[in-house]
Amino acid sequence: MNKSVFTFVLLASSLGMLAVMSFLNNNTAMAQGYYYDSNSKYPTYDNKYECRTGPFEGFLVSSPEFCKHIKFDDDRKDRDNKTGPGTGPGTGPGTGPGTGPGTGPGTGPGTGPGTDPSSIVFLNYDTGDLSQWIKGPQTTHEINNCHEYDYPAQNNRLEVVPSPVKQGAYALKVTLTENAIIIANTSGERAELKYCDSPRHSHLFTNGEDVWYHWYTQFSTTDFTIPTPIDITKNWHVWTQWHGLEGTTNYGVPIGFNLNGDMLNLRVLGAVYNSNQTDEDITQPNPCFTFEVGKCGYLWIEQIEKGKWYEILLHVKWSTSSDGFVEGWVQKDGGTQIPFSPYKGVTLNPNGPADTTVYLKQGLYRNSLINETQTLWHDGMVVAKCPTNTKFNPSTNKCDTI
Ligand SMILES: [Ca+2]
Repeated sequence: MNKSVFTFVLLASSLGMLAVMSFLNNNTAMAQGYYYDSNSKYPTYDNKYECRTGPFEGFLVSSPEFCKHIKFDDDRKDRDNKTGPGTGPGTGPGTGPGTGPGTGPGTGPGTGPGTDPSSIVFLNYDTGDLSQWIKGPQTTHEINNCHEYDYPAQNNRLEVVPSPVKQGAYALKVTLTENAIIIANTSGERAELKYCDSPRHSHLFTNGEDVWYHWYTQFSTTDFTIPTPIDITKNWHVWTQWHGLEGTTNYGVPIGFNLNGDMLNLRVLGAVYNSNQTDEDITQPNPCFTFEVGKCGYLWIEQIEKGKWYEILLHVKWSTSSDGFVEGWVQKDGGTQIPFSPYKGVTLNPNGPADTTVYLKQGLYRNSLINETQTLWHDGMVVAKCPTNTKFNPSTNKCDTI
C-alpha cells in the first residue's frame, strides 16, 4: 500500500471511517548556444529572473538561497486545465474491513493532489486568450514571468487568432518584426510564452517524469522571411524549447526545436554531455558541431517548408541519468510521419542539484542579428502524463492502452 494511502487509512481509521557539420561563430555561440548572444549567458540571466520573481522580487537576485522558493512550484503540477484521476491522499470513504481505531485498511478513491499518473493539460488557446499558459493577473510588458514579449510596441507579438487554426477555434500567432527588440535582461529577440502554474511561476518538469507533448506549428508563407544569405551558423531561431531552470551549470536548453538558416531541427543537449564534455564546455562553442541527425544531439533536421502545419509528438523521460529518453515524430499536413532519431540518456542536467528542472516555452526566439519580419503559428499544445502500459494518443487526446 502506498504510503500516503496508508497514512490516510490510519487517519481515516482512527476517525472511525473504515474504509519527468560544424558551425561555430566567434561571437554567437550558436552550436550549443543558440541560446546565448555574444555578450551574455542566457541561462544565467534566465535563472536570475526566475529567481527574482515572487514575493522578494528585486532582492538577493543572485543568491542561490533565494532561488529555493522556486521548488515549491513542484508542488503545483496538478493544477489547472488538467484531467485525469488523482491518486494522492484520498478523502473518500474507505471500504475495507477494520478492526477498530487505527488498524483497518481502506480502499477509498483519492480526490486530493499527489502523484497523479494520468493527466492531460490543454494549452491549445481555445479559451480565446493566453489564460491556459498565463495564470492570473500579470503586468503587461512585464517580462520573465509567463510571457516574454514587447506588447506595447507590437514588434515582439503574441496574439490569439481565429485563423489560421489547426485545432479547435483559436491558435497562437507569433510575430517578430524587423524592429523586434531585445527585451531587457534577456538575450536575442523573442516573443514566447511559458507554461505557468501560477501567476509568476513556470510549471516545472522534474527528474523522473515521463511526459508526452503534442502540438502543431506553421511558418507563414508570406510573412516568415529566411534571412539571406542563408547561414546556419548565425541565423538561429528557437521555436519551442524546454529550458533548464537551474542556471549555475549552464546547461541551458536540454531540448529545443530550432531553425538554423533554413533547416528545422530538434536537438537534445544531453548528447553533448554524453560526449564527455564538462559543464564549462557547454558555455563555449566548441564541443560538438556535426549538423547531422544522430550526432551531437540532433534527432531531426529538415529544410523548412512554409505554409504547412507541422504536427509534432514528443515523448520525453526527464532524467539526470541514463534512463532518460526522447522519441516521437513529425508530420506535415497529414503526410508521411517521420520518426525522430531515438535518443537515450540524460535529459536533465546530470551534474546539478537534485532539483534540476525544465520549463516549457513556445513562441519564437532568434538571433538579434536577424532583421526580418517573421510570423508563425502554434496550436493545440497538449501536455500529457500517461499511466504505465499506456501511451498518449493524439487522435483521441487520451492515454490509450498499448
Ligand atoms: Ca487551438
